[in-house]
Amino acid sequence: SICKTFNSRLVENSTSNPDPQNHNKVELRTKTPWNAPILWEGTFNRTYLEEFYRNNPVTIGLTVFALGKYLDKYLEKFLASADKYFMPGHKVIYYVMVDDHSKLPYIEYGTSRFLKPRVVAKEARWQDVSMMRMKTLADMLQDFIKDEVDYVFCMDVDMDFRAPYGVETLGELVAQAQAWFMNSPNTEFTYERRPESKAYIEMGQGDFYYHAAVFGGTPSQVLDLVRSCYAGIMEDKKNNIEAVWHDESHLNKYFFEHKPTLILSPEYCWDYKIHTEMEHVKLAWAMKDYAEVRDNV
Ligand code: 2GW
Ligand code: MN
Repeated sequence: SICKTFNSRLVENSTSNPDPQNHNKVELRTKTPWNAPILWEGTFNRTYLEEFYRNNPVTIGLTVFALGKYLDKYLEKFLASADKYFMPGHKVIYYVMVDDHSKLPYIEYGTSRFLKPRVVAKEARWQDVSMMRMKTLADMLQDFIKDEVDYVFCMDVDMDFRAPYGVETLGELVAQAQAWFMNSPNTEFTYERRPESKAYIEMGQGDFYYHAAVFGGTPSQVLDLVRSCYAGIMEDKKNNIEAVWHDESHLNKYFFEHKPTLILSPEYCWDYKIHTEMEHVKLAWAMKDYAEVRDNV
């Protein structure tokens, strides 16, 4: 049973019930209106997928930024847990952006795991730290990541892996459903609502509230995404407006206009503050003391 309380509204909204007699089974939305799968445990066959990718090997990139206090606080756990649970058994390249090379954690990586660290300057405002990731990612994808990997994931650092996060998540354009909004009507999504911003989405429109902590896909798709978000961010700066949730607002606009081919359910990015009964959690938000890490505002 996948967290009954949490999914109560999904049951109401569901369009197809494969087994209406079975009331013990919580029904989950497993397809978007444009027929993209919504990935939950039980909706894929890991054995079959592993066999497929054994015969068709892939390299997967994982980008992460850890600047300032986020480097001291989160990077080691993120990388150590990724080494254990992110795409186990497959070739992975970690693209790690730090502002202080001497603080890179010592981690003994597994076989077929490669670290490509890069020093980047830290923006003065935290909103810019977050937003300028789009610019750095666009440059790096264009310059070399696109030639080195078949798929790439871009993630926040303030999270850690808890269970295998595997090849079932690979797709052309992959988006993460933000855990807190999974059961909310789109009128409650915290999209940018001012028409002056490039991130604007009209009230009543929109499919999911997507979480900028995780997005991915093929390098060319992700390159389109980060370029477009960066262009929106810069256009907004020119017009003296900043979207309510920064890069995340622009990401939501992009996915509104370019529908993802695969949606990750909140099992793939869970906040235990919602509740602790959630099963099959593969990646979880770190406990965060905002006052402590955001003193540089
Ligand atoms: C961020 C906020 C306040 C103070 C510092 C920072 C900060 C962020 C930093 O000092 N160093 C740093 O490396 N970062 C990177 O930016 C790091 O990778 C972090 O995970 C990411 C996003 O910041 P974060 O995790 O504090 O933002 P959240 O968890 O509140 O997340 C969502 O909203 C953000 C925009 O406001 C982003 O869209 C993010 O992707 C979302 O998950
Ligand atoms: Mn975060």
